[in-house]
Parts: sequence; structure tokens; C-alpha cells
Amino acid sequence: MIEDNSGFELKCDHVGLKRWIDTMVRMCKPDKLEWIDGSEEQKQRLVREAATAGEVTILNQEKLPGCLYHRTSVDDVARTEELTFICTARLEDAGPTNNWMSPDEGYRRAGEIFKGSMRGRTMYVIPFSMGPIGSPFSKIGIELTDSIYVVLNMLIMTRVGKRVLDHLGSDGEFTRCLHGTADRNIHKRLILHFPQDNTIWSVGSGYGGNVLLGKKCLSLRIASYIAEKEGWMAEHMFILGIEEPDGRISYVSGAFPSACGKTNLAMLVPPEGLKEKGYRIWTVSDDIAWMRIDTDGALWATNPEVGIFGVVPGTNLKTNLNAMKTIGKNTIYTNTLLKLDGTVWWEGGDEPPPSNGVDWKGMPWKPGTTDDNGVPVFGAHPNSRFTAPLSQCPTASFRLDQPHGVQISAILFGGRRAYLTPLVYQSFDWPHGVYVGATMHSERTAAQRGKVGEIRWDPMAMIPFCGYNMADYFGHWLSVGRKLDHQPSIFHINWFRQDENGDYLWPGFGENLRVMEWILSRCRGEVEAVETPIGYVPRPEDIDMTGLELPEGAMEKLLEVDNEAWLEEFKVHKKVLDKFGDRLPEELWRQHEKFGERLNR
Ligand code: GTP
Ligand code: SPV
Ligand code: MN
Repeated sequence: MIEDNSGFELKCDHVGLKRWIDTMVRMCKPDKLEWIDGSEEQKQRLVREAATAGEVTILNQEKLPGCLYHRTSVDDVARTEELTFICTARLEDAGPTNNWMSPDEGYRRAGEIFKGSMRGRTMYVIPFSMGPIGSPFSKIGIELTDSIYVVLNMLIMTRVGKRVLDHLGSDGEFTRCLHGTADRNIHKRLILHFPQDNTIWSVGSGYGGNVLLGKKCLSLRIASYIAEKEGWMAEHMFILGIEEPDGRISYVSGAFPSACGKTNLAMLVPPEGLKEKGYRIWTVSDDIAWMRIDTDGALWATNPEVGIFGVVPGTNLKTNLNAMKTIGKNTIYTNTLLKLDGTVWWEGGDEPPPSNGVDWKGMPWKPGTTDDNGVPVFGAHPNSRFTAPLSQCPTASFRLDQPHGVQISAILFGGRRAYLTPLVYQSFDWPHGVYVGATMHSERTAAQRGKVGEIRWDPMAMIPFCGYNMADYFGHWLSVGRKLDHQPSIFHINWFRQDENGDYLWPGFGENLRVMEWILSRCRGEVEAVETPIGYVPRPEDIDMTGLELPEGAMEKLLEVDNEAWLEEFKVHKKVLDKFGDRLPEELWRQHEKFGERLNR
């Protein structure tokens, strides 16, 4: 094995770990090996090295202390789902919603790309923990990578370093995560998961979701596979606490597809009109929830991450004050516009566009820049991201390091629908809620490659992230519901309904608290609702509109349930459920049938 000569070598007597690293070194052939110990000293040295190599740009340290800037390749700015695979022995264990490859083929194809790809480079060894180090519910991973950008992001997003190795001991279990930048070629890019081997191989990309392997790869795809076997849940969900003046805090979790508002909701600012009610918001998670049934028969949720990898465009002091307060220091900006004064700019931010700068592609940019076809060019990519410590968020929960997490009162599903789904509705019961989640659709965003705006089926916002057959995943949801003594109530929300001119009918952001209030009142049985074929919808007067005026008829439109349109949607539900054949739990067909009866009544 090549030695770590960085001066940061960590004591490791885990034979299995050392043997694995040795094998990966022989395949990738790095010149050097360096263990990441989590120290500030090492981090600063790596920043300097990356800056010298041009891998990152150190931003204006007066205005943005501790902040860095990075550009990915032009065709590497979002998750590449078509190149993401679940490699199980049998195709049916990956299921009809995942790309599948046999493990043999996966190791062989990716192995060819990895082979010798780290020549002249350093392989970094990142020991990380998803969840508090030492918690029985946490999972340890070791990521090998040849990218300092990945190291610096992992240092923000996860708990990293010596403490993790100490806990792993000489024979602890860990997820083997291998990432190689290779030549960032989309034709030589593969994001592979081997759930049966507890292994992830990602090659040919430098974009967040593809390369920060603790995030979507481990905490969702591998974790969901493990969770089904161990009886817990790994979900693409935010977790938010709403505290009332009497000190009572209710926690809500929710699954919205990528770039559909989880981060924003998780740190919302109460709107002016509701200020006197004295709410205080607590952010537990903005992207991932690990949930389990505790001894009290309730559902408890934790955030396995400690950082936020958030969408930049649209973030400003009005839409998301707390995010703005979070990203002023120690933040990595990826694919925004770089200003000449060493700060950053993006569309939908607070500042007017700078008279000139360098865009996310590295090209000179000024307002009004168009491409060869006359189409306006964005300064920041629509999926440009910030990486920031969650601890810097003013609303960060005081329970982040507590292994049990928080007790969940309500679960939200939601997404972007210009028409059809109302602002909010409540499912009749848990199995109906599972049906609502299993059949949800949302407009595609820039968070993955593909046509933006197209309506896409995204059950529980997990279509890109479920590590096994989704028919079994739905079965698991149903089974968790049966085991719970205190089932959270399940709701569906839509902040994105539009009028005839394509304008949003609902102002969203902080105003969403008005809907959250109704949700909590429903959970406590404090308010009546209108029963419709899709579920319970609010009576308009039950949403507190103090200080907010909507145009005439907007609220009626927002709460409308169009039976004809839902009958069309009902046919789409059948089509998506049919994909699973016999493997789909009977209960979902029963729910489907009942839904049809209600629509035809
Ligand atoms: P991922 O990190 O991709 O999983 O996304 P997310 O679900 O955390 O999405 P995020 O909160 O970052 O929001 C994505 C985009 O939607 C941003 O541009 C936001 O400004 C915008 N957005 C969020 N909430 C609202 C809302 O309530 N109304 C409107 N109109 N836009 C919103
Ligand atoms: C998402 O796309 O859902 C994200 C960003 O949260 S990434 O980590 O890149 O997947
Ligand atoms: Mn996400």
C-alpha cells in the first residue's frame, strides 16, 4: 500500500478497511494517499492547494469570509439519472423505476474507467458518519476521492475525521464509497450502487448529488435498502419544527421532489400578519430524514446530514432570509456567476445584475447576454448550489445532535403542479396517504438532466433515490403505518398552482405557514374540513389570511377540486401502478378502486 506522507496519517487498525483501500489504490493508481482527519489545519492546506490548482477560487474574504467558488463541467451541472444504476443480483430487486445492471457488469464497466485514472493525483480517504457519531442509528461511510472539492464539501455536509475512525474501531461496518473524477466525460460517467455489497462507485462526474456519496447515494439509495430490512425509513424529506408561545413544538416532515421547496419551507420566516401569534421555527433537516418507530409507538425523525446543499437561484432576503444569513460565510458556491470583486451573483437574488462578470460556464457575461439563437443566457446555472453548515442557519434546531431526533406529527407530500392539485388536502388515513404519495406527480426541475416543466411521476419524491423495488417500498410504508400507535396525518400541498397568465396564485415562502397552521389544527382535530374525492380540503375561512390579500377568486381556485380533471389523473394513476405487476401491494389497488368510486359518485 502507498503511504500517507501528508503528515495527517490516521491510526487505523481496521484490516478490512485497509485491504479495501489497498485494492482501490491498485485499480486507480494515485500517486499519493491522504487521510482526512477533520482538522482546520488540514482543511486550510487543501483549500490553498485547490486554489493553486484552479479547482476552487477563493472569494473576497472581506465580504464572504471562508467562502469558495467552483465551476463544474458544462455537461455536469445536475444529477445524471440515466447514468445512475442499482446493481443487484436480480433485476426485479431494483424494480421497474430504477436503471439496473448486474454487479459483475457494474464493477467491470466502472472498473475500466477507474483503472489508472488517478495517476498523478492524490486519493483522499474521508471517514464520515451520517448521523451523530456513535448513535446506534448512524451509518459510517468511507469515501475515497481524487477531488479536493469533494473533500471540502463532505467536510461541511457530514461529520468527518478521526472521531469517525475511532468509532469504527477494528471491525466496524461501513459503506465503501469510491469516487473518481476521471476525465469528467459524460460518456464515461457511471453512478453505481451495490446495495448487497454496501458499496457505491461513482466515476466521471464532479456534481454534488453524483459525488458527495454520503448524500443521495448512501443516505437515500443504500439507506432505503437497509431501512426496509431493519424496519425504518430513509426519505427525501425536510423536517421542520413549529414552536408556539406556550413552548409546544410540533414537527412536520415532507417529501417534495428536487428543487420544489424543501429547503425554503424548512427555514421559513413567519409572515408579518402572523407575527403576533409568536411562532418560532426550528430547522431539523432540509433534504433527508431517517425515521423510525420508537418505544412510544410514534414516528421519530433525524437528519443524517449537518450541511445544506441548496438551490441558489431564487434565494434572496425576501424569499429566504435565513438561507441568506446562512450563506454569508464558510460557504462553497458552485456554478453561480462570479463577479469581478470576488463575490457571487445569481438570478432571483437581491442585487441587480452586475455590469459584467464571468458566468457559470466561465464565459464573460453582462446583462442581456444571449446565445447564438438569441436566447438569454443565465449568469448562474438554474441548478447552481450553495454548500453551507446547517449550524450557521439562525433557525437550526437544538436537537440536531440528539440520536432520537424529533417526533413527527404530520407528513407532507407535494410538488409543482400548475393545475389540478389544490393548495393543500389531507388524506383520509395512512393507507390513503401512501396512495397519495405513490401516485404523486410534479413538474421537472433543473435538479436533474431532462426537460424542465414536463410532468413527471415521482412517488414520495423518491423516484431517483429508492435503492430497491418501489413496489416493496410502498409495502414498507404500509407496514410502518400498521406498526405505529400514533400515525402522523398525511397531507399533500402545492405552492405552485398558476392562473391563466401563468402567475402563481399563492405567494408561497413564509406565507406557507398559514397552510402549516391548518395542517397542525387538523392533526389536533381542532378544525372541520370539506370532504372531497381526493381527501379533506380546507374551508377558505379556516386559513388565517391576516395581512395577506389575494386577488378576487384566488382562494377558491387554490382550493378547487376539479372532478373531471381528477378522472383524467385517475387514469394516469392506473398506468403508473400497473408498472409493478403482481408485486404491487393489494392495498394500493384497493385505494385506487375506492378513489375511482369517490370520483364517480
Ligand atoms: P433539492 O435541494 O433539490 O432537494 O430542493 P428543495 O426541495 O430543497 O428546493 P428549494 O427549497 O431549494 O427550492 C427550489 C426553488 O423553488 C428555489 O428557486 C426557490 O426559490 C423556489 N421555491 C421554494 N419555495 C417556494 C414557494 O413556496 N413558492 C415559490 N413560488 N417558489 C418556491
Ligand atoms: C436534489 O437534487 O434533490 C438535491 C441536490 O438535493 S443533489 O444532492 O445534487 O442531488
Ligand atoms: Mn434533494
